[in-house]
Formats: sequence, C-alpha cells, structure tokens
Amino acid sequence: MSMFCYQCEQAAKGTGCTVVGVCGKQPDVAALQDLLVYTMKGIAFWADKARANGAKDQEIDRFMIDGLFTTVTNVDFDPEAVSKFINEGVRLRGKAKQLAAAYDGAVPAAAQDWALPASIEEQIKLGQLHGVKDYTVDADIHSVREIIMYGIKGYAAYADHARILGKESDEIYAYTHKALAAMLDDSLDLMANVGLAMEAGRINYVTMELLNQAHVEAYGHPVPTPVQLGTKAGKGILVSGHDLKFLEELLKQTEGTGINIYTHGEMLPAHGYPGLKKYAHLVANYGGAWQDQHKEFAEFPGAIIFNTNCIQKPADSYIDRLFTWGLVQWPGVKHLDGWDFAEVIAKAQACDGFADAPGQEILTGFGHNAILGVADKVIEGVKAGAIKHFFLVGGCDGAKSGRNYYTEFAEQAPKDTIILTLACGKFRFNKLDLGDIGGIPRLLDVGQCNDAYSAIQVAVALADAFECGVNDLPLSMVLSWYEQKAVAILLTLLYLGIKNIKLGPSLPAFITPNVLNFLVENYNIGPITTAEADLKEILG
Ligand code: FSO
Ligand code: SF4
Repeated sequence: MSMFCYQCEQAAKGTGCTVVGVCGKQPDVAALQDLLVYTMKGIAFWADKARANGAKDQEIDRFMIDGLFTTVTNVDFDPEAVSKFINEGVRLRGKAKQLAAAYDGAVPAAAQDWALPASIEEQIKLGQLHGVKDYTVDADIHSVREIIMYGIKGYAAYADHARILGKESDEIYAYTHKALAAMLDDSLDLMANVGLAMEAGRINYVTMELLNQAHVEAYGHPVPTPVQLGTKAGKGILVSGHDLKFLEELLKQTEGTGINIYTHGEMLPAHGYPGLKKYAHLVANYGGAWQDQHKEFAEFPGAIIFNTNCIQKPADSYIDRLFTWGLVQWPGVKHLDGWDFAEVIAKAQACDGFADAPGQEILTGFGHNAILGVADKVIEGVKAGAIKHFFLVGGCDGAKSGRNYYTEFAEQAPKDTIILTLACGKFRFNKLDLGDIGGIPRLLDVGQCNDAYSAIQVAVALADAFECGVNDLPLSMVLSWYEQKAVAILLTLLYLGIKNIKLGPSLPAFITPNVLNFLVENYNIGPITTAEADLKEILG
C-alpha cells in the first residue's frame, strides 16, 4: 500500500485510496499530509498544556488552522508546500513545549522531540509510518477520532476565511488543541470521544456564526438577487472557491480595466451581498459545480483563479491561464501570495475574452435575514396549508452518478413544498424553474456550505413561531456530502439534536458499523434511497 486516505466521499471502492487519490492526491503528498497532521497533534499536546497554565500563542493558534485546512480534500497538492508546513510545525512544537514548561508527565511519541529529516524523500518515509492506519485504540474509538479530525479540518476552512476578514475566536483555538491532544490519549473511552465529537459540532457552529458575522459586517446581509448565467462582451476572470475577501480585492483591482468578473461554484452566493454586487463588473456565474471544471475551464477564454477548494488536476488546455491563491496549490500552477493580482489581470488581458451571450437568470441571496424578512408570509402560508413542507436539500456536489438523486428530489418535490439549498450540490437543480408559493420562490438559495448557519437560524425561528422543536417542524434535511466541511456541518446538526437526516450519496468509509448504529439509534440518520421513496416516506 503506497498511501491510505479515506477522508472524503470519493474514497476508492468506498473504503479508501491506497494507490493514488481519486482526487488526484499522489502518495508523496498523502504521506506528507499525514506527517503534517502527526506534527500538529504533537503541537496540540503542548499547546493544550500551555493553555492550562494560561499561556497562549497567536502564531501557534493560527498555524494549526492553516495546517488543518491545507489537508482538506482538493486544497493542496504540492509536496513542497506541505513540507514547508511540516518544517514550520516542528519549530512551533518546540515553541509550544517551552510555553508548557512546568509539565513533567508522560509525553506521547508525536509530541516528543523527533527531528524532521531534511530531504522531502525521507519526510515522505516518515509520513508513511504515521498515517490514519497507525492507531492503538479499538476500531470504534479510532472511527470517532477520525470523525472529530475531519470535523476540525472542515471548520478550519471557515475559521481561515473569518480570520482573513479580521475575525478570530479563542474558543476555536482552545478546542482545536484540546481535541487534537485527546487523539494522543488512549485512556479516553468511546463516550469521551463521542463527547468531543459533539463539541466539534458546537465549535463548527461558533465558527460558522463568526464567519457569517464577518461576511455581514463587511458586505451587508445578502439580498435576493438575480444572477446571470450568460456571458458579457469583454475580457474575463473566473473566481472559484469560497473566500469573499479575495473576490472583493479582485473586484477593486479590476475596476475600470474592462475586465468582467465571473463567479464559479461556491462563489455564486457572492452576488447576493450588497458590498459585492455594487461592482458593475461582477457580471455572472459561469459553469456548474467543481467536478465539471475540466470541460468548463477549457472553454473559459480568460484567466481563472482558485482561492480555496475544490481544484482538480488541471488540463493542458487551461493550465497556463490558471492561478491559485491562499492555501490552494497544484504543482506547476502559478501561485499568488498576498493581495497583488496584477499577474491574473495581465493574463486576462492577454486572453480572447467573451462575446455578448446573455443566458438564463437564477436567484441567490436568501440568507436568514432575507427569509425571516418575509417570515409572516411564510408562517401564514403554513397555517393556511399553502406550504406543506420545507426541505433543506444541501451539501456538496461530486462526480458520482448517484447524485442525480438530488435533481430528481427537487423535481419531484410537490408544488406545495419549499426547498432551501446551500453549498455546491445546488448546481444539480438550481436552473430548474420550480415556481413560487404566493410570491415566495419554491427554491431558496441560502448560500455557501458555511451558510448552513443561516439555514439553522431559519429553522430555529420557525420552531419559535410554531412553539415547537426543530424536529417537530414540517422540515426535512436531505444532505449530500463530499469532503470534510460537510462532516463539520453534520456534527453541528447532531450537536443541535437534529434528527432524521438523510445522507448520501454514500456513507463515510471512516464510520464503523457500531458508530453508524449509534447514529441511527440516537439520531435516526439514514442513507438516501430513491427520490420517490424518500419523498413518500417523509411526506407520509
Ligand atoms: Fe463544494 Fe468543494 Fe463548499 Fe466543499 S466546492 S465541495 S463541502 O469544497 O466546501 O460545497
Ligand atoms: Fe481519496 Fe478523498 Fe483522500 Fe483524495 S481526499 S485521497 S479522493 S479519500
């Protein structure tokens, strides 16, 4: 076995990638990411002890978030970049140990003073020893540890976006150290680990809330906004990822240049923010979800830049027009550090650009503020029987054919139901005309995956209005997962006590039968079947 990774829904054969990642991750990068995670557990051990003595360190705290986000699916494919992180991690492990000076108990291997080999080849060998297959506890505890690890990786992405907008929370850092340190403590039993997993759900909620605050303070509450799917005459830059601050800076730097900015994938909801939509050259959304990038990027006659996942192996047809920024990296793709986008702008100027070809318009911008702004109408609709049920059909998209389920679900949902959606899975059905109920569109795009926070606010407000619990509302969650941010969101929903979630297109490879039973017994979580059967079951 040259590698082992099973952190995402694409895990080969439903069990794990062992030769090369289905995502394109090579065994060398997999081993280096494993070594980085191992290094971070060592840092966490000391940082947690240091915090118990009241000693905190901003450099260490921020490093952990960046390091974890780096190992999320479809983010960093560059061995040199991951190796740099490990080097830095070993230095910070020493710093954390110094801060925890008074400790003289037992020290787990990851936190000891192991030296990092200078060559990347030797680092890869070391990484191969410390992957997820290397565990000393029973399989169920290991499974829960992996759930926690992926939940933390997921919220690390959101914490990174929030920090870029100037928002940090010590609660997030404290839990991250505590939970990673707990992964080195074999004395913790299964239920202690389950408790830590629920806490990861709470911390993800805190992180999504922080990011929501950061977005709203910077750009205002999203408002319902039509988004053009066609093209406009002129040069263009396509922005993929989740980072709104990046988009704002690019919009500022391209103002008056004649370059039009197009959003891709999870950047679509950016069109709903007053502070971003005010730029006239933010013209349209181009293409569908991340897994269609090969075909769509080849046809985009401009520069393309990723500011977060999901990047795929670039094709020769567009690699010279492709850029990465932030933590996303692919060997051979031009990476930009900092906030000067002159190179992307120059590339866009040198490309052909588009002709005018207006297309369909779709709606976005239904954050909780917008939906709750018409709460009276919604509540009246439910009371009068015009709205029978709400569905949250949200989550990630991916390449598997079983994901047609979500399109069929949206198509077959009865006309007296409303569908809230978020994240990139929406591209399966967001061009359908589902009509409206008394002026309220039947399909409401709440935003990015992190805007699960907004969907939760809507659910809680409805529960308050009807004086019941969220589980008693005529609301069902039908979720699609792909990578670790979805794990974080699922943990949040479980932490909030939400039951009866349907999950697809397949269940995670890192969940053992016993852990799955626990989730079924306590939360009645279940796999999707067919749209027809699930709708029938939900609607009785
Ligand atoms: Fe999708 Fe990719 Fe937003 Fe993920 S673009 S799959 S869950 O990174 O984060 O929804
Ligand atoms: Fe496989 Fe997913 Fe891991 Fe990539 S991230 S190696 S596709 S399990």
